[in-house]
Amino acid sequence: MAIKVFTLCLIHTDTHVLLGRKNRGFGEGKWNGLGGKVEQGEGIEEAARREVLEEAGIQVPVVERVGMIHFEFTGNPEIMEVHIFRAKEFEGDLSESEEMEPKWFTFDEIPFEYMWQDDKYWVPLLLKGAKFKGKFNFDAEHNLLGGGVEEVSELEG
Ligand code: 6OG
Repeated sequence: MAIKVFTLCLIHTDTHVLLGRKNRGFGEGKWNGLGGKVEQGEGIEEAARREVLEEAGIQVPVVERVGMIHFEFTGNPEIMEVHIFRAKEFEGDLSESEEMEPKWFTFDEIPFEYMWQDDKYWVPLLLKGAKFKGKFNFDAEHNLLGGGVEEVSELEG
């Protein structure tokens, strides 16, 4: 099966996490971290930084890769491999882009009901500082069918 590689970055402080509401495209209307496709010839970390800058207008000097999740959708032969990053610092002024409306949420206000259904399984792991790996299956209408994540001590690769 072909694999398509994506990044997803969650910027957070000790109390708040930055999410963006996707205005168009895949996952439209959902709150999510910032990210997108890794371009040809681009490093994964480099792609994570570029997407944060493009979507929210801020620089993240330090990103840490903390998770890797494979997503499969019924009827789609491509596996989406999403590399998940955390960043605790950023530089610049937050700005809304055509694609994303960014907003800070306190940890207990994270709008899981308006996010991808897998997020409630791994966002808490990220916020507590853990690393994780997982796999989820969705149907063609983007409903979660199954899967899960597990904590790992190190992410290989
Ligand atoms: P663009 O199409 O904007 O990249 N993504 C997912 N994120 C979560 N939390 N759950 C999923 O469950 C996801 N599937 C994809 C990866 C899409 C962005 O959406 C993320 C990218 O950051 C299915 O280029």
